[in-house]
Amino acid sequence: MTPAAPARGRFITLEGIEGVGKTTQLKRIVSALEARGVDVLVTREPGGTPTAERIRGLILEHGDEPMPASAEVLLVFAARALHVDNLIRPALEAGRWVVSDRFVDASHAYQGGGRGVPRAMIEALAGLALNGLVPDATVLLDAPVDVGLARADGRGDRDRIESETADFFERVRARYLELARDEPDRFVVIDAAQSAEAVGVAVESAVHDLLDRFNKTS
Ligand code: Z5A
Repeated sequence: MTPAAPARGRFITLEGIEGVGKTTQLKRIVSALEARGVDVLVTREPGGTPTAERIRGLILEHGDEPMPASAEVLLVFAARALHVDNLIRPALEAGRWVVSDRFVDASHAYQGGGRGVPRAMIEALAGLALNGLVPDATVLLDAPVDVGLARADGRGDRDRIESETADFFERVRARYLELARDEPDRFVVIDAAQSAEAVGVAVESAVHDLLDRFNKTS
């Protein structure tokens, strides 16, 4: 008898404007999952595969010529197509859970909200690159722009997107909150202006709720 295929893994994404603490809280999500016996693959966007990481470099470097929004959104989705086909989908099919620091909502927020790329164009690119893949849950760390930028300021050199204005990040944040309002079943919004420890407690509690929900539905 052929052994049954493993149950598909779950796909969790982490989003928010710069400096809200995604990198800090990612570790908390992973340890909460591993403590419950889940096999986790951690990845990030733009990037996650060797070629997608090279595209990440092109997206974030200051470069020596202007980067039109059209080129930026195409690069982001080229990296995502590689990431989905070569890393995320195979891992999910093998039964692993995948946790990604940013995914397609970042394109709606940064290229859509921030740069003004029309939503229909982002959705068309998503249709091509994702081929139906939607995160099972998205944790949105939300904090006022001045809080995120002040935290990120401590880090020195700012890449091309980090060098954007506060107004740009206000538009990004507003679009993230709009996405969360549109899909309340997928998004968990956490107040990231609290201390790192308080955010971590809220993140862990969200992970436990997700595990309970998925165990009921898998
Ligand atoms: N991008 C895009 O435009 N379109 C897309 O589709 C995708 C991405 C996928 C790279 O993302 C850029 O790509 C990003 C969007 C764009 N550009 N921007 N902005 P990234 O995720 O790699 O880089 P990032 O957004 O710049 O992440 P970040 O700045 O590293 O932020 P973070 O991970 O959210 O923060 P952190 O490193 O965890 O924390 C920052 C500092 O604050 C650090 O010193 C912490 O110790 C401290 N911290 C964290 N939490 C707290 C709390 N709660 N209180 C006090 N201090 C804290």
